[in-house]
Amino acid sequence: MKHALITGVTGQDGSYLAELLLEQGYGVYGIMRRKSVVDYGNVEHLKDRIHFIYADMTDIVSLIAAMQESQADEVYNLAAQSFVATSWEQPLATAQIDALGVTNMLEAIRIVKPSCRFYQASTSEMFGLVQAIPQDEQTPFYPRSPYGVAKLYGHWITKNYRESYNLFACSGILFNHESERRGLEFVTRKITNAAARIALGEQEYVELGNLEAKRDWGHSKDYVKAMWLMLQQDTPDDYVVATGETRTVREFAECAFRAVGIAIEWQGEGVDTVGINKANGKAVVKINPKFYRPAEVELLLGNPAKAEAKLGWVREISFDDLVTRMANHDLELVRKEIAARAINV
Ligand code: NAP
Ligand code: G4F
Repeated sequence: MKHALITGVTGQDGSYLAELLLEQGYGVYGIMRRKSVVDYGNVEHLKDRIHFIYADMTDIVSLIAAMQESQADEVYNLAAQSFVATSWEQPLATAQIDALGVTNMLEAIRIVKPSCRFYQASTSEMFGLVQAIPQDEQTPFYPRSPYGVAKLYGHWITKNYRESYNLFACSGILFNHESERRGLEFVTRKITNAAARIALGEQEYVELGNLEAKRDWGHSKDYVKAMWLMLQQDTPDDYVVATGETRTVREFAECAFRAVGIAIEWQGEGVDTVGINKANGKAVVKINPKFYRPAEVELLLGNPAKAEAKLGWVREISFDDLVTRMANHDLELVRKEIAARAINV
């Protein structure tokens, strides 16, 4: 039985990857941070099937111990301070986890089990102020946030350990991927959750920032398959994983509201833009400049040709399906909240 160690197992991608690896028959080990209240996050449903190890990306001693205990054949480094906006508020913590944390993990592998294969969660955020459209493995990087800068370090140190020590180390440059398990602070889930609450009379409107930013959005379940495929190849390499389609935040909002039965029309411009519910004339989307970023990534559009050709990776979940799944999940969640409240009254 192969052993896999997942850092960030409690997160969105960690949970889908753990499901995939368990299906493949792996012994799955997951790194968890100690919290005051035990919280398995997105892997609550798998808690009896994963071997949890308490560790932290900023503590190399804990990562060496995790390698010794798991004797992992494959490490998937998904742990990160992953919210771009927070990286301006916590630039040093972001760098310690997302940049130096990668070196800690690579060193732990080199010391304990150098034959172990390594996946690094790189990101389209490294393209930032994009130098070419679409972006592929040859596109120069220009990060626009402390998060993007930290991830670029993680990307290069992975390549460097591959070249310096002959480690089987790969980076997946993944474009935005979402799901029913996405954190509520990210724009997609913020919108689907708010749309569900508005449709069920629990909220009046949602406040957003830059509606014109464009993203290449896929589903996490498809993207974790690409991570696994990268570590099954004969040679280590880096791959872009994306859909090849891009849409604005405005388009995502229209689609999400439509999915909960609300048709919106837009009025005004810039900070005065308002999304109106056509059925009753009420404002359901407003702009709050506090959600604007100090430096924005305006356009991301990936070219997944290499991953498709060399890994045989295919995306199965379309954009419309992604939005519908998220919206339906949030409608269900809000209905349950309402029902629970009714029982408690
Ligand atoms: P996520 O849901 O935010 O999960 C992040 C995980 O990292 C959580 O399990 C979190 O644990 C853990 N973590 C944070 N700081 C840690 C630390 N100091 N030590 C150990 N664990 C720590 O992120 P995701 O969307 O699944 O993304 C997975 C990875 O892919 C991240 O590295 C992200 O930067 C990268 N990425 C994501 C996307 C995307 O669109 N989703 C695109 C490209 C790259 P807690 O539960 O304790 O907070
Ligand atoms: O959903 P977001 O916060 O994701 P962002 O910044 O693209 O980062 C995500 O994708 C990266 C891959 O490219 C990952 F590496 C990273 O870990 C994360 O998963 O914001 C998307 C866009 C931005 O342009 C933002 O300015 O939506 C815009 N936006 C507009 N209003 C908003 C809001 N973003 C958030 N979070 N909240 C808003 O109200």
